[in-house]
Amino acid sequence: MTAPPTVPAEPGPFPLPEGRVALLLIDMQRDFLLPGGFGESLGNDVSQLQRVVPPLQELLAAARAAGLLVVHTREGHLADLSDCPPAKLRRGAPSKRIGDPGPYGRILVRGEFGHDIVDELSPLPGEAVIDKPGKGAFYATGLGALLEEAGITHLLVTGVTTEVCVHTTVREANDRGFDCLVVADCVGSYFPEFQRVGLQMVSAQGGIFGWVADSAAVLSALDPARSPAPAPSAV
Ligand code: TIU
Repeated sequence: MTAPPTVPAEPGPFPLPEGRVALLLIDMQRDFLLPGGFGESLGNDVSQLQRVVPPLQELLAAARAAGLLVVHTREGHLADLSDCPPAKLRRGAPSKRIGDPGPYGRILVRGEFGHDIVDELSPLPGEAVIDKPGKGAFYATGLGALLEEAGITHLLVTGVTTEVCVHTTVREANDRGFDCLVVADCVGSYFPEFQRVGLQMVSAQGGIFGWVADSAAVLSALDPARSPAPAPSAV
C-alpha cells in the first residue's frame, strides 16, 4: 500500500488518506460577508472576511477535482425562530437582531437571500449543505452521521469566522475523533488579532485541536503535479 499524500503543516505533516478526507466550508454566507448583513449589524468590518473567497474558490475547485466529499454549512434559524435560544437572540447590542428585516431579507433566517452562500462558492447540485442553529456544525445537525456514513476521518476546515464557528466546529470535531486541518488563508475573522491567535490556538501544544497550513500546501498535496508548496509560515 502506498502512503497517502501529506500536507506540510504545523505542528507536523497532515495525511490525506484516500476516500477519508472531506472539505468543510463553514458559513460562507452573505449575512456574514456582505455589507448590511448580520456580521455588519454586530459592528464588524466585513471586508476582513472577503479576502477568504479567492483562495477558497481555488481550494474548492481542487477538492472537487480530487473527488473529496464537500460539505457546506449555513448558520441560521427557522422563520418562527423556534430553534433560536432566547439567549442567542438577546445577545449583544446589534443594530439588527436575528429575524429582523435587512437588505437581504430577514437576518440569519433560512430561505432568505442573506442566509445563503455567496455566489462564488455556491454548492453544486448533490453537495451536502448542513443548516445549523448554533456556532458548531455538529450541534443539532446531521453532520456527524453524514461524515461517519461516508467513512470520513480527516477534515479540511475552511470558512468564517475563525474564532467563532470555525473554532467551535473544530473543537466539536476533535472530541468526535476527527483529525482537522484548518486552512489558514481560507478561514477569516473580523479581527486580525483573533485570526492570528485563533490559528495558533489550534496547532499549539503539539496540535491540541488540529493542524494548520496554507492553501498552497494543501493544493500541492491534492495535486502532486503542482510545484512544491513553500514551507509552512509561522502562525
Ligand atoms: N460573529 C461571528 O464572528 N460569527 C458568527 O456569528 N458566526 C460564525 O462564525 N459563522
